Amino acid sequence: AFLLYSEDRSRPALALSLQNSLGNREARELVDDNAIDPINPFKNDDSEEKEKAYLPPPKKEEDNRVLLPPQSMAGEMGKPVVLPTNLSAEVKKMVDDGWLKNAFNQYVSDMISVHRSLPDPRDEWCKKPNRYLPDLPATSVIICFHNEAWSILLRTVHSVLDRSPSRLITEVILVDDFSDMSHLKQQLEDYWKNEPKVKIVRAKKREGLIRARLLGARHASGPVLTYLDSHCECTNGWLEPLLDRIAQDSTTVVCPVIDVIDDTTLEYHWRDSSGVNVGGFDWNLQFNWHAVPEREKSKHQNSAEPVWSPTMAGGLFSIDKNFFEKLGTYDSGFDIWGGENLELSFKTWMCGGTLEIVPCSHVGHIFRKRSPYKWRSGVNVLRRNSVRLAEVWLDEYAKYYYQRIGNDKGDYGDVSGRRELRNKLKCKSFKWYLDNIYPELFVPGDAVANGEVANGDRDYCLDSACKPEDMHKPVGLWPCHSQGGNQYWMYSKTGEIRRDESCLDYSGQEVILYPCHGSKGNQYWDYNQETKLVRHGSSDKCLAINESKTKLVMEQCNSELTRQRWTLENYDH
Ligand code: UD2
Ligand code: MN
Repeated sequence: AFLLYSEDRSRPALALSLQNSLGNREARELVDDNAIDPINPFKNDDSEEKEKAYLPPPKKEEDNRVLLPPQSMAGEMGKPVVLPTNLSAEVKKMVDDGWLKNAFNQYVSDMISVHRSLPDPRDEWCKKPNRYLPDLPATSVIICFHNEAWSILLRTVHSVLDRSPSRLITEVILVDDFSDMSHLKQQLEDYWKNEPKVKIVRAKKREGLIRARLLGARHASGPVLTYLDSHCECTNGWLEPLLDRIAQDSTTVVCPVIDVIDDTTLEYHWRDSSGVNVGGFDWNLQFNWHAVPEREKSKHQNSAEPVWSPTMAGGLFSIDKNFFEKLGTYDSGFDIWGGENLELSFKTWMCGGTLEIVPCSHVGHIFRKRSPYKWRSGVNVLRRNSVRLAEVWLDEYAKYYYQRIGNDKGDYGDVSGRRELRNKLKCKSFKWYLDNIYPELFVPGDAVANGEVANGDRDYCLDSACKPEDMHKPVGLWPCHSQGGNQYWMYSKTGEIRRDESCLDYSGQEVILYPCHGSKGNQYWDYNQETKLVRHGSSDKCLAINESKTKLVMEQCNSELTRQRWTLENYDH
């Protein structure tokens, strides 16, 4: 990372950002026009809105700064933009406001051209002449947004228009999911009024991203639909390799490699094809990433070839429009956010399609640490979506998800129409999917016990969220609550106490969580149902809790001690 601006230069950068937001052509005109004050390009513009949103503090006497020339613009080639630490109070406030509204560094995004250049992350294999079919189908690109930042939304759209052959883009449909930010109203229409490919569709009420995507699809006239989030950047040659797979087989659903655009510096991070991941999920029905499994790698000569993926992340993919319709699009009963990616993934595989990650296609995305927008109050939206998903697609495996949510399904509405769809399409079983498409997934049914791991008289239970940040840290204890969640564990046939990919591990210090390695050793626990002792393999000590019931300890085994006795729920040996 390098420092682009010293403090006193950040003001012209702001002015520049305004011009960037206007697009390169207009920006150059502004730069060339001496009549326009580079510090205050809106001096002659009476819009108060813009004044408030963008204007830096008034110019001081001694101020003789100049605009940076276009070739040194911030963030070009995907480079990071690092703000100085000694920002003035005014600028700091703007930076903070940007974070608050968007959950990423909007101020920095505003400094960067909406046409910025990016590195070309493609393997040579991708660029070989005649790599792709000559007559590719065109696509409608659908971008849904709810209260997206101005510069980031424009950069998403420009990256599509700038880096795709025009004949392959039928249109770019912007679906406004009932935003209330003022820049997304008339200002957005004005901005695109001379670009016939860009269409703006507005939802009449807040629909959530799933129904917003369906609204976009109804307005689409291209034979292929391509969905993107509203904070993405497409790289060179991103589109052809996706469309090529669909042209070869219209039941193939394809995803680009999703590169990370840093939420703080907007740096574009990418890895070559050897670092490609595929999608999976856990029994909490959360999506996760995995290295390409060996069984898949061995099918390919070059790591840039498309790979099968059990699931998709959800936001970025292309699909043949007719195939999407045949699959019954999305369950429109899904609200706001979540679960739709697994629904489409399961359905694609179980109902005759193929889901692939295409390493020749790279699109960047800003991953945010929190959701900046409002969800619905009073409803657990994600759980409701996931229960609908489980009810329709998971067959006898649905129970493993329900165990994780304390068997509290809540009101999930009517799913009979979706079940009918599955029958009509004669889709394969979820067991078939797990056996053939995702054999790596640990199935709780293969465990000898599942549920809580309770100490003594069932007052304290093992308790951890098993998030990545919990790895290598001590396993927690908490009063037993019978609601699954952080107290749901599995005791595997091979002696692991685990949840998803996290295992209880002891190497002489504390009992910690560690990624499961499958080779016993420090992750081997031997449970004796009679004595109720949990004996650790390599140390021959027993799992216990300390006197004050605050943490796990390992002790010389002694079944007389209540604190060493454990009950594993649903133990069945
Ligand atoms: C990921 C996906 C996202 C979606 C989600 C699960 C990627 C990179 N992103 O979460 O596309 O599949 O998982 O549902 O794979 N939006 C609306 N209306 C709403 C809420 C969101 O239009 O009510 C828009 C939002 O502006 C954004 C898109 O939907 O463009 C996805 O939302 P997100 O970026 O908050 O989701 P993300 O990336 O965390
Ligand atoms: Mn997103």
